[in-house]
Amino acid sequence: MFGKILIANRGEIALRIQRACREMGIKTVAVHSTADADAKYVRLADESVCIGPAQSNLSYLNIPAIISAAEVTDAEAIHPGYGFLSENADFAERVERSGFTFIGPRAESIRLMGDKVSAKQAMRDAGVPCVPGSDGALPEDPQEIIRIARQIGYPVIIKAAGGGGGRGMRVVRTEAALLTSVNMTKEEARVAFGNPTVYMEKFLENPRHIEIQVLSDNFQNAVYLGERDCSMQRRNQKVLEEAPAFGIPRKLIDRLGSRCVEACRRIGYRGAGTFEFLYENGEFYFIEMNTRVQVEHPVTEMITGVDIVREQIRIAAGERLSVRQRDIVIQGHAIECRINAEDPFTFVPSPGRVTAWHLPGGPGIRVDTHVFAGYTVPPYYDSMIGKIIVHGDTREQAIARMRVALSELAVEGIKTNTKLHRELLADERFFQGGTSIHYLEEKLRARAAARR
Ligand code: MV4
Repeated sequence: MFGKILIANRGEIALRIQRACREMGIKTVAVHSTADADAKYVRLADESVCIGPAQSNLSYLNIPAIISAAEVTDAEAIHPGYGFLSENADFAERVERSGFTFIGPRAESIRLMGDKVSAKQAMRDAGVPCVPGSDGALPEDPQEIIRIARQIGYPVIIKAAGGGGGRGMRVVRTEAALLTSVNMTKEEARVAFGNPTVYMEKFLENPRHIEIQVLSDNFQNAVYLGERDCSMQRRNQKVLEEAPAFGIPRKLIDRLGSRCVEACRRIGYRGAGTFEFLYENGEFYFIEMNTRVQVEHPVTEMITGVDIVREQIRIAAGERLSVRQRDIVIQGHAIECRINAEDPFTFVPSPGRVTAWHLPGGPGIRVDTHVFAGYTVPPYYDSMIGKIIVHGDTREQAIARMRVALSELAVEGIKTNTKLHRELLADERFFQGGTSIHYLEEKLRARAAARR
């Protein structure tokens, strides 16, 4: 096992990774920008290195500074967390070439999944169900493009190979709009991703966003840890996640999970991964794979009892998975609410000094946060400042516990989205379960209209 790990991230996930390391007897190195110098997890780390100014480009995205920090502190491995450099194949490669272990998949797997055309190709070849579409990149010939769209049937969606997470996409509803839309998406993709390649899919009007968590070691062992429902989102930012997904037969999930596990073996995947699917009319359609630990990993940890970050570290150290598929039993229901420093109506970020910070507790409550009373939320980074995760025997119990937890949460000095979460937890359609990816935005539109 590693003796020392450098954590190349900040905020709650830096603390989450640090906790796993400490529990495993691994020393930690925190790297931080000048804006995060006073964070509590930085002081809790065995060592800390300032890697640059507040601006991410010069600190958390500064590859030479991070590798130098690993060198001077004699760390053996680097955990990238989520965001920042976590899905940067060049970073993974440079970490490994410098003699450190990257806690994540091989650079080759990150690259394969980073290109959404090659990712889909690989998954289709491995027997994972995909959205019907152009098999690969769209050709140049306009007549060919028109033919492909006719074959798929309108509406279609044009997506950039270099995109993902909702960036670089355009819905096309008529043949009249097709070629202009393709050309506009190509041009935007060329500018944004340096790659004009686009592909086409059938546009699904009202799907849910369901994802499968996998773990895969270096010995052809792979497991799936059930699914998460991440449909409750606004502008491609998840707001609330839950596991398991309401109303989807376990048999369907098990079949899909087995396909994902088989795909991991096929591509020689290593580490934690998430297969993202759209779910509509009882069918799953693969859209993307994430090659990092995700913000919402705790809901899976709560229903399976598996510590995903610990497994990431064990896998990277060359150990075997500590669980087999038959050991994994889905227990109860978990919900996560992301707490953001933002206005609950306008969603404008609200950085500043937290003057009061009272957290919920009690049975089945987990809070992942680096914030404390007196902490100042810097304005330079993502507005998420913590997550409340609850577990209950049933979805109803989890909802009841989340309602209580949210009623106990008290934050002063900055605005948070707590009020929005309280409204959601009181929402009849949410209570029923199974809402689509459009539900929250529709609800917010109705809410804004009612306030006017
Ligand atoms: C889609 C889709 C409908 N049909 N693909 C957005 C994020 C990116 N991961 C893929 N996305 C979508 N792809 C087809 N063929 C609708 C979305 C989508 C979405 C997906 C998941 C979660 C939230 C979303 C919000 C808007 C659109």
